[in-house]
Amino acid sequence: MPDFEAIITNLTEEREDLKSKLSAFDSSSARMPDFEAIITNLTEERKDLKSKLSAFDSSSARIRNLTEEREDLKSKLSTFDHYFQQGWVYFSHSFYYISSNQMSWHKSRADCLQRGADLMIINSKEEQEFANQFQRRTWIGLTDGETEGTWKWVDGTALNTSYWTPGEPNDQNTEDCAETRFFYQENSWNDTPCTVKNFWICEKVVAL
Ligand SMILES: [Ca+2]
Ligand SMILES: [Ca+2]
Ligand SMILES: [Ca+2]
Repeated sequence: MPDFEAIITNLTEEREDLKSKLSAFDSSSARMPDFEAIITNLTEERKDLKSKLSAFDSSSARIRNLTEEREDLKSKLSTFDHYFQQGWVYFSHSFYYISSNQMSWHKSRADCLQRGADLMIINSKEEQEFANQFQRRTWIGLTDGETEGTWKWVDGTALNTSYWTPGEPNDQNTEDCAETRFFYQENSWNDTPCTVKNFWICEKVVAL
């Protein structure tokens, strides 16, 4: 026989439980949620998140910029290191290589090209003084080999400011290549046969 007493007691308890749950639900749903407050909270939260996000954006942009700058500096540093290791000197946005032996103008130029540079192009009074200070007869990247009397730099540009020694260029003996012959004076240039063996100066312009 089922224990009806117990069943009834259980059902009664369950009913009371359900009733109390229902009344709790009723009373809570009777309280209108404060939508204003919820919206205000959400708006504030969103504003906060947005400001955090924009702070993050700007700091990540800064980090990106700094990282790029660092990479750029690192590559410049390694360029400097590379040239210094190979005996180049730096002066006013260019690296220079001064040869320790002597060759013809064309062989000298080939050596510079092979080093990723070219014979020196003199663009300023300072650079002219820089070339003279080595106190050697050196080839510079200047020739009138293409058209006699029309002097051109190795990069194809025309000769504007020149530092010829008075009386030069004289093409005395088919002289189509320029050297710093009279280096103890500012106007040191002379034209001389390209087959003469001279020291030479290579120049590599660097963008810094
Ligand atoms: Ca130059
Ligand atoms: Ca000439
Ligand atoms: Ca001459």
